[in-house]
Amino acid sequence: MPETKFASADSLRAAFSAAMSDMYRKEVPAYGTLIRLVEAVNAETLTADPELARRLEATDSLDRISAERHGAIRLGTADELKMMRRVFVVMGMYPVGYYDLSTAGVPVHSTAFRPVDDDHLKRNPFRVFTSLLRLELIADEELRAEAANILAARDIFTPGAHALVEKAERDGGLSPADGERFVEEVLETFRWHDKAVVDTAMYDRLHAAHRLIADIVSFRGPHINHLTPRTLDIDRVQDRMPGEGIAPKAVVEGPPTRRCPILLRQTSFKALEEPVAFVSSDGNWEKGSHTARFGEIEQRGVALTPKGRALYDALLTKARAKVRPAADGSNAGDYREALTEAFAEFPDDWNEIRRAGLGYFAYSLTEKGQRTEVKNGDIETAIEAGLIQFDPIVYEDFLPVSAAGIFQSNLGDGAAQEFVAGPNQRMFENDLGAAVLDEFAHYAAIEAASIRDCMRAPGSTMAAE
Ligand code: OOG
Ligand code: NI
Repeated sequence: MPETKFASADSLRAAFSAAMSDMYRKEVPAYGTLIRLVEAVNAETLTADPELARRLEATDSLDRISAERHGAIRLGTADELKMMRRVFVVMGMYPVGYYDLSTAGVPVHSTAFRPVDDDHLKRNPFRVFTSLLRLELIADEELRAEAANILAARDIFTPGAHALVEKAERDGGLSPADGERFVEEVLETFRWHDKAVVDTAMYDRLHAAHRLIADIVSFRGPHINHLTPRTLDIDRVQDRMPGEGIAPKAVVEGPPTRRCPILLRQTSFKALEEPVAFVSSDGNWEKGSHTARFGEIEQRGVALTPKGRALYDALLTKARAKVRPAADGSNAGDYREALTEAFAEFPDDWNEIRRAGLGYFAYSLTEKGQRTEVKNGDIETAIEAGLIQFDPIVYEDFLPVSAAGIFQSNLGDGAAQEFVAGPNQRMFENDLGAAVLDEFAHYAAIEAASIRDCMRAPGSTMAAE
């Protein structure tokens, strides 16, 4: 029999993301409500701004503008993380960035599995923010050992998922039919289980150590805890959530509203309390509840250089020192004001951001630039002469302070806790079985390649800066 052509990693990722979306809408009806709100606001925004609609039509796929951009899971062991990496590779998703959440009171460290190159991101941008529990941060040694035992007893992947990952690795891909099965099998890992693997007493002990530990250890698998569509107007969706009967978290994470968006802004509706059942010694299930799942939205801006990021971090710290956002939203207005005030220092003009070396940009020849021979000019002269144009490179990664804010607001108010351990990227990469890609180096390389392309253009004799 002739060998079937392999399904592309992009098509598997697209199928997986669509299957996750369907499953999550069924599992969490409030998420369906959020999606409908996002679609309505995106449609209104495009109607009100035909220029934006035209630009998006040229660069993005307008019909998928409100589709999910990311989801998140929390894993319990190094083995789970290693296997998850192999699963994601089949779908063209690679670990990018290292995020230490321990300093923000969350006992995990994380990466994001995502398509890396622009053409793959364009075909389907879905990524999964993946956290690994740091059991070593549990102070109670006995509880730590018990939690490790519970985790060691589970396999979060189906036998079919194991077999198909091995097949993909062996053959270098999966046939379309195997690809379909692969998506179905992998979906099982992300499914919600309303029956815990622990009894109420154990759940309570884990919960008392940290709510996140209870979420990770108590169940058969790492249920997807949120999905995140893209919105064109995050402030408007935030304002309209209550009217749709969903409770937004207190504040939008990230930079304030600006003319030139930077990095990433995110908000979510608060995690829901859901009925679950705990193991009981008499063989019956004991009724209880668990709070973990929510829905999120995101809006992205330009990727910042290390210099830009340092300025961003400093201004955010300044704003938060002035007003620390309360979980109940009581000082949300003050926080917004403090943020806007602090960020007045961050240039809000693309060319200023670029000239100050704060953001990454992709350079290309204008129409005139393609026709003209430029002799020994530098980039700045060529830009001034209208021969070269520049576009912001979109930030495709995450922000630790924002992520911690998302975690915290979905863990309840009392969850903040101090951990002494700092970042440990080496341990994370060891557990992952691979190095994570450095996101700054990646954006810098995209920028550098765009400059090289301008230089290589026929007729161009420009010198690099
Ligand atoms: C992940 C929270 C982080 C984001 O968008 O920053 C995140 C989690 O709650 O597991 O998804
Ligand atoms: Ni998220």
